[in-house]
Amino acid sequence: MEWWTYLSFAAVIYVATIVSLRMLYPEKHLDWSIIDETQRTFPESFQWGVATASHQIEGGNSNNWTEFETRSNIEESGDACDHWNRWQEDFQLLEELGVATYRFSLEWSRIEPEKGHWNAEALQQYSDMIDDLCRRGIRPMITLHHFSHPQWFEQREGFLDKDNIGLWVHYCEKVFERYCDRVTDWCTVNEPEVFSIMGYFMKMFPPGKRSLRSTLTVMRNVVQAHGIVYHRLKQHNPVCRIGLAKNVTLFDPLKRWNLLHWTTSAALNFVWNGAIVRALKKGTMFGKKMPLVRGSLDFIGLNYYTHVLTSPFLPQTNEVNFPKRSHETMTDFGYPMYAEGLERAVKMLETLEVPIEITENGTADQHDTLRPIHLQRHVWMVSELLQQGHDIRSYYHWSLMDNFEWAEGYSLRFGLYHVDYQTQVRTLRQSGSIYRDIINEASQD
Ligand code: GCO
Repeated sequence: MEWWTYLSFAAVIYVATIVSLRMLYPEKHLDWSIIDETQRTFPESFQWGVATASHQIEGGNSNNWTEFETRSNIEESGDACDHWNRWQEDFQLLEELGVATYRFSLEWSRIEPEKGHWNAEALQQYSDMIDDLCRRGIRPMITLHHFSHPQWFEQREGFLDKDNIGLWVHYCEKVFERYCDRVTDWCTVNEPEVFSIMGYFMKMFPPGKRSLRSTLTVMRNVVQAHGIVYHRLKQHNPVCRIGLAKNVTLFDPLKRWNLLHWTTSAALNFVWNGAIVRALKKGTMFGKKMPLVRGSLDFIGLNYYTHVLTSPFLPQTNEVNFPKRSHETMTDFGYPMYAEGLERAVKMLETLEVPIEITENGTADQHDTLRPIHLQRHVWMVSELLQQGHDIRSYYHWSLMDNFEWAEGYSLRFGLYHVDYQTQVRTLRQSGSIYRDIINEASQD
């Protein structure tokens, strides 16, 4: 055969592959100008909530993050929202919004500041907080690990060393025994993929390393730790509902006719999403068997924010503007608003065959110009998905109030309430009152 025959064959195969990929994996975009986002319905049992995390709001912490903040070039968390002292006032805000449920995390470094030393006061304060939520008729959902842990744990290499898993499991059992009489819903870990990739590959979270090997090891160990904790806690109290919060970021090829872009998005999708979903389904991860992980869920938490358009030339940091489609709107974080993607995220997680709790969704938007529509579109998507029969039980907005956005510090504002960090005054944003109305209207349906 002539060289041009080979070339024609190759061209035909290339085109056929791209056409099939485009058909198999469409990137759905809706014409929002013809959609009325206020047309939505929710079952009576649907739970509305907001989410926070200890290190982002409490202030005055001393943990792996505070150590990282002083050694790297990021803003220090400092007093944050001073929530540790103002929690009652903040719980009043929850009531004002009318939420039925509140997701927050316990700060391990407060509860066990030194290995084996338990801080009775901190344990008591969290207990009082739980009582207060229950008194207000708000269901608490506790996250056991939301990116922060004690410095003594980090010094032993944290989750990089699988022999340390037991230390975290021990802590989890301790707090679970204390609070499980009042708290039914538990998230073991928040976003194992973000925790490992940001900390061990992107250098943006503690410990600020770059090693693919460590990244995969940490991801596997955290997922393994989740599996162990799931079974231990279920033994103590089988009635509790235990899951983890998975960040689903969708990776779409930037140029949909470029096979290299498809290959990159497939690879990233596997490392970020596929590997964890597979581990929870099959009990194996990166070639290692983890039988305890298989099926270790009563629900799956979905944290959904965006899609990332990929090409082989990926930014090495997330402090840049990611590419976006021309009609898309950029959020302050530098990634686009893409409410349509919630559908694919839900479909991906429902293969786990447990109910879905949307444990986080929201946007960084300093002036509250985008958040109102961002919120309405995502809530409308949830309503659509419920009508299609997807088993979604709740929606938690990220976040109750502006707070410490990790490597981005205080520059990004995610709150339904604006926080003035000088005076600690919280002010309801327009989007906050929209959320309050959504909740109110849904409960009257
Ligand atoms: C995460 C965390 C939250 C963030 C939120 C906004 O996804 O990184 O769960 O702690 O603050 O997602 O970026």
